[in-house]
Amino acid sequence: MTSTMENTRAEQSGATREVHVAVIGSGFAGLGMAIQLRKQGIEDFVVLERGDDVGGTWRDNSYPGAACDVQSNLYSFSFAPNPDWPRTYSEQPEIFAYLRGIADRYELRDKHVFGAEVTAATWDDAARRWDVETTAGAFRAKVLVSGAGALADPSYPDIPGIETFAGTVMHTARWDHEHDLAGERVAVIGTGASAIQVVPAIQPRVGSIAVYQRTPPWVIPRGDRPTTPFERALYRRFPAVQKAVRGALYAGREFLVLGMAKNRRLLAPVQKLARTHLERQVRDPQLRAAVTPDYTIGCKRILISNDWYPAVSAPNAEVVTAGIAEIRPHSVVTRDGVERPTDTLVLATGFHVTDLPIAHRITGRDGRTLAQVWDEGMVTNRGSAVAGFPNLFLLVGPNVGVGHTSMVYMIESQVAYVGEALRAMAVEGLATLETTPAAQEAYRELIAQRSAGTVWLGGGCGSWYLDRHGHNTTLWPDFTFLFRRLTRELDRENYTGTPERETAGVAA
Ligand code: N01
Repeated sequence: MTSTMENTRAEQSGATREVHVAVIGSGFAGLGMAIQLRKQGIEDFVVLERGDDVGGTWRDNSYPGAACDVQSNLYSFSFAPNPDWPRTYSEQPEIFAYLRGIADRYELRDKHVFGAEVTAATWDDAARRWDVETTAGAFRAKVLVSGAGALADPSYPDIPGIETFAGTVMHTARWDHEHDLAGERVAVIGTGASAIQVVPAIQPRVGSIAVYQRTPPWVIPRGDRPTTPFERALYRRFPAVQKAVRGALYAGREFLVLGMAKNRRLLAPVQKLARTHLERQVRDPQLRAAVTPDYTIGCKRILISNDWYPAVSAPNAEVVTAGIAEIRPHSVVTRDGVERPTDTLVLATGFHVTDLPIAHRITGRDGRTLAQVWDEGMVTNRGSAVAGFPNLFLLVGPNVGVGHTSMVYMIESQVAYVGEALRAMAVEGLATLETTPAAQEAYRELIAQRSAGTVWLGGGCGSWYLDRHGHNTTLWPDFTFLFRRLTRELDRENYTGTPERETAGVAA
């Protein structure tokens, strides 16, 4: 209510609202940052959210079957456990409800301006402020924190003729719930984490489903089950038990790093598990061959599902490997010349991850955007700060992604780091804090060294983990507890600061 009023006020008056901190986005990252600010006694902040509710990717990805492939006891804030998760791996509605509950519990809704898409954020070096233009008015902030995330903007495939398609087109991240797929001939493009969830969910009710596969994924069984009333009561009565379960899940998942980043041979048992799963669920030799990957497991995200193979083996389903040549108004044509009549196109084609759209909208001290500065590859200090962009902090930015464990763990690490930076600014009376090019270069080197020899670079696949130069600019290439160690305190020596006094002098 208040945020709507704030929106209206800002729009009507055209006035610029001044705040200490502006946070972009209200997914796990933005909400986590807002809670951290509150914890530090910073109340003068605003969360700019382009949607009409909190939740980020968990608000937007509401396609049938959307769920998390990390257990909820781990995929949640450490300081806000939920004893009432209905399943061990939650589905999108529960995670969305959890995040909405977080916003309510920490009384964060009044701090939000909804419908505020950031169109431009420009550093004003004379005033030492960020000028933030949004679709709900203008803001001026001393500090800008982007929690826009990497899985925010859908990537639409550039397939000849796609714009001529006369039926319904839906990206998994922009699902049209009004559209009834019953009895339709559906084409699904992509076989990533989203596709393997949506296909089993819609296959039973569509007329036919053609899954257009470019690269088959490795899939392991999903150990999901409903939680029991006993478990829930236990967690409620003894929170330490849930904490211990969380710890065990965390530790178990970190073992995967040994195979992914240290010694690829250690992935052999995981690959065997996936192969056995495939062979058990797919009997048809032709389909088996089509869905068997030819790269090392872990090179692309390891997917978990018990119903993907049964869904694509169903009589009304087909896995098409020929490659799409063109799309016509009522059909999809593959390179082998086969034309498949199609009513609806489902694009499970992922997101802009290595070419983050928000990077085009943030302009630093020398007038260049983050995207321009990152033209040769995304570089940062600790995934959080960029030279030439004072008082800007990134959450879920470059080299913070993880494929094996919970992103929330990484987000909490980063949020604490940004909190330390803000504390340093307050204690030292700084107008600006900016990381140095040397620190950034050293960090780039560290990421390159740790990425060498990992399965993501050497596993024989292409993936969105790598940028167009073949560099890993998305994943943290080591144990996540090492990232936490690296971000526990502010590496003050890697930053330059301008005291407020000096700023006043400059302005005077
Ligand atoms: O997207 P993706 P996603 N023609 O980029 C194919 C998270 N997530 O939405 O592999 C034909 O992984 C592309 O083919 P290829 C998770 O981090 C998490 O599925 O590039 N095909 C691929 O098969 C995940 O990694 C959960 O050869 C085209 C697919 O589209 C991330 O989101 C659940 C194409 C895209 O796969 C993204 O997953 C869901 C083209 N032009 C998602 N362009 C959890 O459970 C692309 N493809 C937490």
